[in-house]
Amino acid sequence: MKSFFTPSISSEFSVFWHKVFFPCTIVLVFFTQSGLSQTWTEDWEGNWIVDWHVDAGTWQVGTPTSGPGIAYNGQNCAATVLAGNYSEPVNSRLIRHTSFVVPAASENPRIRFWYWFSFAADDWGEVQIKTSTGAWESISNRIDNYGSNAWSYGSVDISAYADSTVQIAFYFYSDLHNYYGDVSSGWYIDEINIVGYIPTNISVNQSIYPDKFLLQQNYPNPFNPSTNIKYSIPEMGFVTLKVFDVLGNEVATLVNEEKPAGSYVIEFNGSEITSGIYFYKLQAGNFVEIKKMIFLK
Ligand SMILES: [Ca+2]
Ligand SMILES: [Ca+2]
Repeated sequence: MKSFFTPSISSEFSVFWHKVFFPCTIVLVFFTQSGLSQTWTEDWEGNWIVDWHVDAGTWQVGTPTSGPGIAYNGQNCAATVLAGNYSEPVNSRLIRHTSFVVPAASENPRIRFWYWFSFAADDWGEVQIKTSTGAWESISNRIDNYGSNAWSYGSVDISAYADSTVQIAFYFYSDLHNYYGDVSSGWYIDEINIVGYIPTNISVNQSIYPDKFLLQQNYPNPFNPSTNIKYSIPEMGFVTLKVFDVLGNEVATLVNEEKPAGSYVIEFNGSEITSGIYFYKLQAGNFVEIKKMIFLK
């Protein structure tokens, strides 16, 4: 199976996406057991055409028949070509046109991906990023120096764009054929993940009682429409967890009952309130703590 990205397909899908989904950008966020949060992932095995296009040149998705000869994982990867030589010259950008919100800087957000490459002289690739109003900017080192000879792991820090809505792209440049040799089999990409590591103790084991009262920062934050609030109590007691607006008006009571010692996660849904800053307050015994959160519609 071999599929081609072309600019004409891309604009169709781009228009489709904007008409149907904007301004309600959907960002899928879930947690893995280790506390890793993942905003999205692409392994090229599914319906990738919904999310990707090319602004020039040609990228393909399928099973490599040259280069590495096999995708990093599964059947498919994306590549400047899947068989034979890439063309020179070319400036080609493989773009994920579906934008996403970069996780908070405290989560150490990264683009992680696997890549294999074999380039001719003076040809290179890099990862790029773009905000809705900005231009494409390089955020990785240039991948050059001819070849990897194996699938390699890439991890690019995107914390400078924390909480911003961005797109990413894989940019490939080749100059004209030159003295040192012909073109080669190109750049292959697989298993892209946008991830963050939450540096708090997210993985809660209910069988181990916490040793202190704790109210954690909600996640995600800012949020729309719902967010999770985690808290711990080291002993049984009456617990209240309430949400207030900036004027001190109570807008929700999330917990108001006796609770055994343990760690808890409460979901707060803001679909009934307006955008703005809110506070949530945990009261348990003599322990009181208040934290701020931001609801952005
Ligand atoms: Ca794959
Ligand atoms: Ca070249």
